Amino acid sequence: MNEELLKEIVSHFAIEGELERIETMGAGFINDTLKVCTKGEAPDYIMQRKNHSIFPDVPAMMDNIVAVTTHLKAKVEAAGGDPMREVLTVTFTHEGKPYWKTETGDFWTMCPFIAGSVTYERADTPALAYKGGEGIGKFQSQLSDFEQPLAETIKGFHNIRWRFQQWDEALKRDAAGRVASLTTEIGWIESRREEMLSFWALVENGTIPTKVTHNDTKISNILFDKDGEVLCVIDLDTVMSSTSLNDFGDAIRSYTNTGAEDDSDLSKVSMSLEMFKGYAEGYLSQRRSTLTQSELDWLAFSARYITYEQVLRFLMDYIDGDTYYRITSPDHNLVRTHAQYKLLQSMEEQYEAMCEVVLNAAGK
Ligand code: GN1
Ligand code: MG
Repeated sequence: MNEELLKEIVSHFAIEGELERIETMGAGFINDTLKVCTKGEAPDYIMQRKNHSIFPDVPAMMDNIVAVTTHLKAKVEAAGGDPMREVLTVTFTHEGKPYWKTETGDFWTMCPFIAGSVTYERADTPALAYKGGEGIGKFQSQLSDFEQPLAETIKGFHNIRWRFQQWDEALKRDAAGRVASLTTEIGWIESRREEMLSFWALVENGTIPTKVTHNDTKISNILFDKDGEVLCVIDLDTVMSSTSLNDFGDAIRSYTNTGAEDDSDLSKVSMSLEMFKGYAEGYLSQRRSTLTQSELDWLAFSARYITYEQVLRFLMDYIDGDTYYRITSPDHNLVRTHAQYKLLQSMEEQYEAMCEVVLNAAGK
């Protein structure tokens, strides 16, 4: 991207210090992320171009993020913590907006970089998984009395009924002409359709409650400090109403994977029950007294649900001709599909043991 243009965008934000340089950064699949380095003691910043074909209403999304971070900061302050390190901070423009819209219609946002923070792609120790679970548990607790309605930033994000509607249309369209070669993979999705819909029906009929949740709790969206404590939950683009089970399930998808999300060596991919136990114990240390029985009953299943949904989303993007996720090779979405399916199978094989872990950690 043009350096001068980027500098011009930075100039619209009320940052501290003087701009030194702009670096590319981050491995997100959706937005473009840059690091804005400042001279001297002033904080550095993270600048993002939000993907407005995926997030159709960026101003509404930023309103969500401002409302949620304001709420979280009050909680952290009340508990004697440091709101600048424990909660993401939105940097406003000189006109007081939480984004800058360019003439070409791009939306840019900024937040201070939290010095000394570390990110991971998977948990290497149960202790780190425990801390991650504890962090998301606290995040959910801090938001449990958040009442303001939030905009739905992506329609039906974790709603499998809606995903099936998109899926059926994608199969019919066959935009990239790939459907005929994917009989096996499509079978993986279809054979579990009813099972997944019957779980979602419990959310739809209120058996499983709906709350303000993060919805993208993969481990790389959590900042840890150098001692492995959770500092701050980032990537708040999808904070909106859903079931809190999705935050658990999506975290398990990354914390417990012994391989990479897009591992081409499937022998490396499996779910580590040890990491599952660590995460579940950390999460339930914060949430066991507030979760309903129905939430506890379906907690372990949520990992299968979200991993299944991820298989569907990667495969659907491959079928669509790779229009959603950033790819680095022509078959990247298919490789991701296979790797996530392997993880799903590993969860299915260990499901009884996962339920047992939840039961013990919940103290029931
Ligand atoms: C995307 O934004 P990022 O890279 O943290 C995606 C998630 C997927 C994830 C898979 C808005 O997350 O839902 O689980 O990739 N985010 C969106 O790694 O679709
Ligand atoms: Mg994201």
